[in-house]
Amino acid sequence: MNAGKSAAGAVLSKSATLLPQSGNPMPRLKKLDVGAGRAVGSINSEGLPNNGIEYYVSDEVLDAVKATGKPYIVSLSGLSTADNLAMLGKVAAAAARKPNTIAAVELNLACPNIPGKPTVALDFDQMADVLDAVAGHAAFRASGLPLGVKLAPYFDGPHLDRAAALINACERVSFVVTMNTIGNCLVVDTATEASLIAPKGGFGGVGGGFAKPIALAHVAGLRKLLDARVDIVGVGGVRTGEDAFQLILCGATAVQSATTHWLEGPKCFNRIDDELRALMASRGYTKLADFRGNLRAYDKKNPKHKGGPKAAAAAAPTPYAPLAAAFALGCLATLALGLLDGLFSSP
Ligand code: RRO
Repeated sequence: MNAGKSAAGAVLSKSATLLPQSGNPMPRLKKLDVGAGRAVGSINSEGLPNNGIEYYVSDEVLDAVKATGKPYIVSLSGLSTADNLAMLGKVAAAAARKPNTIAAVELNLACPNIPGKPTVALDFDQMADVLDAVAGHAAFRASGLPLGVKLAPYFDGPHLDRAAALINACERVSFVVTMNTIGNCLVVDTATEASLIAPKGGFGGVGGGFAKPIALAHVAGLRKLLDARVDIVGVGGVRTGEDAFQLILCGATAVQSATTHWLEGPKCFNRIDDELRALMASRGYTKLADFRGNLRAYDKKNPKHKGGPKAAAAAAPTPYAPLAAAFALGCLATLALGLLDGLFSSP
């Protein structure tokens, strides 16, 4: 719950399954360094270790998060559609039992690390079925809680088109989180001549700096493809305020950081927040809306390519909404930073 005391703007649970599970064998999470700390990343095959949905919507957790004053997002990653529906029922019941404690649900359709389970967000027929089933969940609909979907990385334009079309067709979805780790990666340790992590023959999801160019492309690409009603939470390589700035420039409403939180702890949110504010001030921006989604095409005549800061925005300054961050309860998980500007207003 330490993130609750940081500059994090929200608290995000570890993706929950219906029942508690301990995850894959250790070691299952390692730091990756390339070149003097310029690209810091991670590989993991945690296999969804978590305390089970009952814990994440228990009075104890709901009260504890409420005491932080931050919005609470419950992340779900059921091992089947039936499990996801059962968990949505439990979230809806908790929201009814304790109003104003759960701000939103993130449905994680992209965990790459469950042995024998394909990544739902990479199987578009399965993803369509899951979204249909979730949209038809009466109790969850009645809860009015915003629903987000965490997507996988896509490496072919038509795949991104297809994912966006499925999201646009599902009116219940009000935000997407892009993207999960790059699945099916292998890191080899020369000294031991073995894989760096144990599960799944060493295959796992890579995140951190290695993921950033891919995440930027996903945010920029999806911002063009998704209906305006769908917000985008950018995730992948957010280590500095500049990383957050770039994702927001590509169209993110909020950003998440997982590897950096794992390496630095919740104080990273204060540092990233400070760095982002300083960068914004240096460029004359007073609020995120001043630059969100304003990524320019490369143009050699653009004076910005010579490094000139933009003049202060002509608009009257408005208070800069504090960046939000989210924290995983129980286990290492995806963390969110920067849940902004009504992301969790009613769908
Ligand atoms: O627990 C994991 O192995 C895990 C999850 Br749920 C996820 O969404 N992404 C990831 O890289 N690992």
